[in-house]
Amino acid sequence: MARFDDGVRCMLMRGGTSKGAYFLADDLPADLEERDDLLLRIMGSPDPRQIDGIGGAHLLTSKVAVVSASAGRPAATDLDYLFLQVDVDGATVSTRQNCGNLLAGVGPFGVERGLVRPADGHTDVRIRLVNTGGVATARFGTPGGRVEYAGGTAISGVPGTAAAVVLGFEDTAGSSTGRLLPTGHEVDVIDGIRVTCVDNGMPVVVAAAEDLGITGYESYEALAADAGLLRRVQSLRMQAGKLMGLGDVAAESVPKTTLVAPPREGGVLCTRTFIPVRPHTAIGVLGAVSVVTAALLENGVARRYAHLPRTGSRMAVEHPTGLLEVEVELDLSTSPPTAVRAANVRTARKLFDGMVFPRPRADGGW
Ligand code: NQM
Repeated sequence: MARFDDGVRCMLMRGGTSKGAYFLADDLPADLEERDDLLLRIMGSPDPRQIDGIGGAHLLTSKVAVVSASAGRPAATDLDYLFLQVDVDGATVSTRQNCGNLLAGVGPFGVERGLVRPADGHTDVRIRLVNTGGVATARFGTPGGRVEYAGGTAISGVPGTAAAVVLGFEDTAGSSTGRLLPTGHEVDVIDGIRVTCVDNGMPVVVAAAEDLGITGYESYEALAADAGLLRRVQSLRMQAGKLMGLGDVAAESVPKTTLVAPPREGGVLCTRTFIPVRPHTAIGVLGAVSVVTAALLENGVARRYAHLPRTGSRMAVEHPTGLLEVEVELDLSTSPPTAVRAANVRTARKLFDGMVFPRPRADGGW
């Protein structure tokens, strides 16, 4: 077993509204069990406070990006990005989902580590989403060949402004389940509640907030304190997971659940999202793409609450800390509908670069 008493090279970055540890694949053990054990010890899991690691005691700040140069010459993509969700309370590391937020830092990290040659002005990086097989393009400023982090773009949930990272997505449909409508229906009924199960980059169970006895405008804190609601969300997603072909999802990070209500701030929908049971302070990027997709389905649960734009594909999703704007294009003339494209603007920032020292293993080794 490899020793890590001299530390592991790591860059901490904020990607969108999440925060994570970015590694070159070559800096981590090739053996997956050894890699996951190391990452748990680096993040400080399992422990609700992650006090002995660099995790931030929430799933949104206990994330890892593993990046390498894409294989093949010329390769269809520049970088491979594997997203790992490191649990906080449990000792699991999951590869089952994408993260569109951490994705925002992948292109800049690739330039910082010399995997991508930056242009003078801006750089386009094509990134393979290893978890699900999709492709994303990231465009960000690189004046003079250096990544630009400062800028004038604000995103809800992050104080101040930073440089924009423009993300475009291809092949998002059926990311984890193989199908845009994983159950084959626009509506299913679970526990007597009508739900729309959709997977356009992220598997999500969409239900009306009022059907679960809430308004859909509650604060993060109020949702987190509502044990009865969280139990019902877990029951919904457990059964939906089976219908979506994901099997037993009790210990999995997907599917997410999003409860929707009519918008109040000019968006298409108001949302409260659970990842998978803990409330989200905002909403994930691909989560939002999937929820907007659900809203576009004529017979889906979200449609009657949605205020869709008359023209164009830009739509803002309301969430507990503001709005997240996505572009989603579907071809509704096919049956089932086909995902055409999706896009989003994020920001990212390098926080520190150096060596991280894992908690020693229980047997005293590193
Ligand atoms: O949906 C949280 C986040 C995410 C994932 C989650 C994400 C996405 O807010 O693309 O970004 O759903 O676990 O970072």
